[in-house]
Amino acid sequence: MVMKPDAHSALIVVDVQNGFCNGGGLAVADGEAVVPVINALAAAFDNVVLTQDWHPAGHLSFASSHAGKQPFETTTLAYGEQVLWPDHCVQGTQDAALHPDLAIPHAQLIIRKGYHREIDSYSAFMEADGQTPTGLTGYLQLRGITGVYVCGLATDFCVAYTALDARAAGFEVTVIEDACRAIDMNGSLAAAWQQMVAAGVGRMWSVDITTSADHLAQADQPRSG
Ligand code: VGL
Ligand code: ZN
Repeated sequence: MVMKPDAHSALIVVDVQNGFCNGGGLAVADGEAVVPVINALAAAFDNVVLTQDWHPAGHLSFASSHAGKQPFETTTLAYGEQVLWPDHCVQGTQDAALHPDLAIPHAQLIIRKGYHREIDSYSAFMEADGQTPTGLTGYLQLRGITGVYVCGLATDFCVAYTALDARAAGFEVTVIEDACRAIDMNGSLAAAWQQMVAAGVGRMWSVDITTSADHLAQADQPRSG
Protein backbone atom coordinates (compact mmCIF):
# COMPACT_ATOMS: atom_id res chain seq x y z
CA MET A 1 0.00 0.00 0.00
CA VAL A 2 1.25 3.44 -0.87
CA MET A 3 0.69 6.55 1.20
CA LYS A 4 1.30 10.27 1.11
CA PRO A 5 1.52 12.13 4.44
CA ASP A 6 -1.44 14.47 4.82
CA ALA A 7 -1.65 18.00 6.23
CA HIS A 8 -2.15 16.57 9.74
CA SER A 9 1.13 14.66 9.66
CA ALA A 10 4.57 15.91 10.63
CA LEU A 11 8.05 14.50 10.14
CA ILE A 12 10.31 14.85 13.18
CA VAL A 13 13.98 14.75 12.17
CA VAL A 14 15.92 13.89 15.33
CA ASP A 15 19.45 15.13 15.99
CA VAL A 16 20.99 14.94 12.50
CA GLN A 17 23.96 16.86 13.82
CA ASN A 18 27.70 16.71 13.22
CA GLY A 19 28.15 15.33 16.74
CA PHE A 20 26.39 12.09 15.81
CA CYS A 21 28.09 11.69 12.44
CA ASN A 22 31.57 10.63 11.35
CA GLY A 23 34.14 12.63 13.35
CA GLY A 24 31.60 13.89 15.88
CA GLY A 25 31.76 13.78 19.67
CA LEU A 26 29.31 10.86 19.86
CA ALA A 27 29.59 9.44 16.35
CA VAL A 28 26.94 6.85 15.45
CA ALA A 29 28.19 4.19 13.03
CA ASP A 30 27.14 5.22 9.51
CA GLY A 31 25.14 8.12 10.97
CA GLU A 32 25.69 10.42 8.00
CA ALA A 33 24.06 7.82 5.73
CA VAL A 34 20.63 9.02 6.87
CA VAL A 35 21.13 12.49 5.39
CA PRO A 36 20.19 11.80 1.73
CA VAL A 37 17.39 9.45 2.83
CA ILE A 38 15.92 12.13 5.10
CA ASN A 39 16.30 14.88 2.51
CA ALA A 40 14.18 12.84 0.07
CA LEU A 41 11.71 11.82 2.77
CA ALA A 42 11.20 15.35 4.05
CA ALA A 43 10.17 16.53 0.58
CA ALA A 44 6.99 14.44 0.92
CA PHE A 45 5.91 16.25 4.12
CA ASP A 46 4.15 19.60 4.45
CA ASN A 47 5.20 19.75 8.10
CA VAL A 48 8.72 19.12 9.34
CA VAL A 49 10.26 19.67 12.77
CA LEU A 50 14.00 19.33 13.37
CA THR A 51 15.58 18.64 16.75
CA GLN A 52 19.01 19.54 18.05
CA ASP A 53 20.73 18.01 21.06
CA TRP A 54 21.95 21.21 22.73
CA HIS A 55 23.99 20.78 25.90
CA PRO A 56 25.77 23.40 27.98
CA ALA A 57 29.47 22.66 28.59
CA GLY A 58 29.79 20.49 31.70
CA HIS A 59 26.42 18.81 31.16
CA LEU A 60 25.77 16.07 33.72
CA SER A 61 25.27 13.49 30.94
CA PHE A 62 28.96 13.89 30.05
CA ALA A 63 31.36 11.37 31.62
CA SER A 64 33.86 14.24 31.87
CA SER A 65 31.57 15.86 34.49
CA HIS A 66 32.04 12.87 36.84
CA ALA A 67 35.44 12.16 38.36
CA GLY A 68 36.63 8.63 37.59
CA LYS A 69 33.86 7.85 35.10
CA GLN A 70 34.38 6.75 31.50
CA PRO A 71 32.02 7.25 28.57
CA PHE A 72 29.32 4.56 28.23
CA GLU A 73 29.39 3.78 31.98
CA THR A 74 26.30 4.69 33.96
CA THR A 75 25.66 6.75 37.06
CA THR A 76 22.68 7.77 39.14
CA LEU A 77 21.32 11.28 38.78
CA ALA A 78 18.39 12.89 40.64
CA TYR A 79 15.88 11.25 38.26
CA GLY A 80 17.51 7.82 38.06
CA GLU A 81 20.05 5.95 35.97
CA GLN A 82 21.95 7.93 33.35
CA VAL A 83 24.31 6.65 30.68
CA LEU A 84 27.43 8.83 30.60
CA TRP A 85 28.44 10.01 27.15
CA PRO A 86 31.51 11.54 25.59
CA ASP A 87 31.19 15.33 25.40
CA HIS A 88 28.91 16.08 22.44
CA CYS A 89 26.68 18.75 20.94
CA VAL A 90 27.80 21.62 23.16
CA GLN A 91 25.73 24.72 22.46
CA GLY A 92 27.07 26.86 19.64
CA THR A 93 29.83 24.47 18.53
CA GLN A 94 30.26 22.83 15.12
CA ASP A 95 29.56 19.51 16.86
CA ALA A 96 26.06 20.77 17.68
CA ALA A 97 25.38 22.16 14.19
CA LEU A 98 23.01 20.33 11.88
CA HIS A 99 24.80 18.18 9.29
CA PRO A 100 25.81 20.54 6.48
CA ASP A 101 24.18 18.34 3.81
CA LEU A 102 20.81 18.24 5.53
CA ALA A 103 18.62 20.13 3.08
CA ILE A 104 15.14 20.77 4.45
CA PRO A 105 14.51 24.47 3.85
CA HIS A 106 10.76 24.04 4.50
CA ALA A 107 11.29 22.77 8.08
CA GLN A 108 9.15 24.95 10.32
CA LEU A 109 10.56 24.46 13.81
CA ILE A 110 13.90 23.55 15.32
CA ILE A 111 13.46 22.31 18.86
CA ARG A 112 16.51 22.19 21.10
CA LYS A 113 16.75 19.85 24.05
CA GLY A 114 19.15 18.83 26.80
CA TYR A 115 19.90 22.45 27.74
CA HIS A 116 19.33 22.04 31.49
CA ARG A 117 22.73 21.16 32.96
CA GLU A 118 21.33 18.59 35.40
CA ILE A 119 18.78 16.93 33.09
CA ASP A 120 19.36 14.94 29.91
CA SER A 121 16.69 14.85 27.22
CA TYR A 122 16.71 12.05 24.67
CA SER A 123 13.09 12.80 23.86
CA ALA A 124 11.98 15.82 21.83
CA PHE A 125 8.86 15.95 24.03
CA MET A 126 9.94 15.40 27.65
CA GLU A 127 13.21 15.74 29.53
CA ALA A 128 14.69 12.73 31.33
CA ASP A 129 13.21 13.73 34.69
CA GLY A 130 9.85 12.75 33.19
CA GLN A 131 8.23 16.02 34.19
CA THR A 132 9.81 18.86 32.21
CA PRO A 133 8.08 19.20 28.83
CA THR A 134 9.89 20.78 25.88
CA GLY A 135 6.65 22.29 24.55
CA LEU A 136 6.58 20.18 21.37
CA THR A 137 3.29 18.47 22.30
CA GLY A 138 1.51 21.82 22.53
CA TYR A 139 3.08 23.08 19.32
CA LEU A 140 1.98 20.04 17.32
CA GLN A 141 -1.50 19.96 18.87
CA LEU A 142 -2.09 23.66 18.21
CA ARG A 143 -1.13 23.08 14.58
CA GLY A 144 -3.64 20.25 14.24
CA ILE A 145 -1.01 17.53 13.83
CA THR A 146 -2.31 14.06 14.71
CA GLY A 147 0.34 11.79 13.20
CA VAL A 148 4.08 11.98 13.54
CA TYR A 149 6.82 10.19 11.60
CA VAL A 150 10.17 9.97 13.34
CA CYS A 151 13.64 9.54 11.83
CA GLY A 152 17.25 10.47 12.59
CA LEU A 153 19.86 9.66 15.22
CA ALA A 154 20.07 7.58 17.23
CA THR A 155 17.37 4.91 16.78
CA ASP A 156 17.79 3.42 20.25
CA PHE A 157 18.03 6.70 22.18
CA CYS A 158 16.65 9.98 20.92
CA VAL A 159 14.51 8.48 18.13
CA ALA A 160 13.00 5.80 20.40
CA TYR A 161 12.33 8.13 23.34
CA THR A 162 10.78 10.67 20.98
CA ALA A 163 8.55 8.01 19.40
CA LEU A 164 7.48 6.62 22.78
CA ASP A 165 6.66 10.05 24.19
CA ALA A 166 4.75 10.95 21.04
CA ARG A 167 2.61 7.85 21.59
CA ALA A 168 2.14 8.78 25.26
CA ALA A 169 0.94 12.22 24.12
CA GLY A 170 -1.67 10.56 21.90
CA PHE A 171 -0.16 10.93 18.43
CA GLU A 172 -0.14 8.19 15.83
CA VAL A 173 3.55 7.36 15.45
CA THR A 174 5.64 5.71 12.75
CA VAL A 175 9.42 5.31 12.74
CA ILE A 176 11.10 5.30 9.32
CA GLU A 177 13.60 2.51 9.81
CA ASP A 178 16.09 3.17 7.03
CA ALA A 179 16.19 6.88 7.93
CA CYS A 180 17.70 6.05 11.35
CA ARG A 181 20.98 4.66 12.68
CA ALA A 182 21.63 3.25 16.16
CA ILE A 183 24.26 3.44 18.89
CA ASP A 184 23.35 -0.16 19.90
CA MET A 185 25.13 -0.70 23.22
CA ASN A 186 24.26 -3.69 25.44
CA GLY A 187 21.26 -4.69 23.33
CA SER A 188 19.77 -1.21 23.39
CA LEU A 189 18.53 -1.36 19.79
CA ALA A 190 16.53 -4.58 20.21
CA ALA A 191 15.14 -3.32 23.52
CA ALA A 192 14.10 -0.02 21.95
CA TRP A 193 12.24 -1.74 19.10
CA GLN A 194 10.53 -4.07 21.57
CA GLN A 195 9.30 -1.10 23.60
CA MET A 196 8.24 0.87 20.55
CA VAL A 197 6.28 -2.00 19.02
CA ALA A 198 4.62 -2.74 22.37
CA ALA A 199 3.58 0.92 22.60
CA GLY A 200 1.95 0.79 19.16
CA VAL A 201 4.64 2.59 17.17
CA GLY A 202 4.47 1.64 13.50
CA ARG A 203 7.50 0.86 11.32
CA MET A 204 7.91 1.88 7.70
CA TRP A 205 10.67 2.22 5.14
CA SER A 206 11.25 5.51 3.38
CA VAL A 207 10.41 4.02 -0.03
CA ASP A 208 6.85 3.46 1.21
CA ILE A 209 6.50 7.21 1.45
CA THR A 210 8.83 8.68 -1.14
CA THR A 211 7.81 6.41 -4.01
CA SER A 212 4.14 6.91 -3.21
CA ALA A 213 4.59 10.68 -3.09
CA ASP A 214 6.29 10.52 -6.49
CA HIS A 215 3.46 8.43 -7.92
CA LEU A 216 0.84 10.82 -6.55
CA ALA A 217 2.75 13.82 -7.80
CA GLN A 218 2.89 12.25 -11.26
CA ALA A 219 -0.79 11.30 -11.13
CA ASP A 220 -1.59 14.93 -10.33
CA GLN A 221 0.17 16.19 -13.46
CA PRO A 222 -2.10 17.05 -16.39
CA ARG A 223 -1.50 14.65 -19.26
CA SER A 224 0.37 16.12 -22.16
CA GLY A 225 -0.59 15.50 -25.80
C1 VGL B 1 21.61 11.02 21.89
C2 VGL B 1 22.86 10.10 23.57
C3 VGL B 1 23.09 11.34 24.11
C4 VGL B 1 20.81 10.80 20.64
C5 VGL B 1 21.81 12.28 22.42
O1 VGL B 1 20.63 11.76 19.85
O2 VGL B 1 20.34 9.66 20.42
N1 VGL B 1 22.13 9.94 22.47
N2 VGL B 1 22.55 12.42 23.53
ZN1 ZN C 1 23.06 14.33 24.28
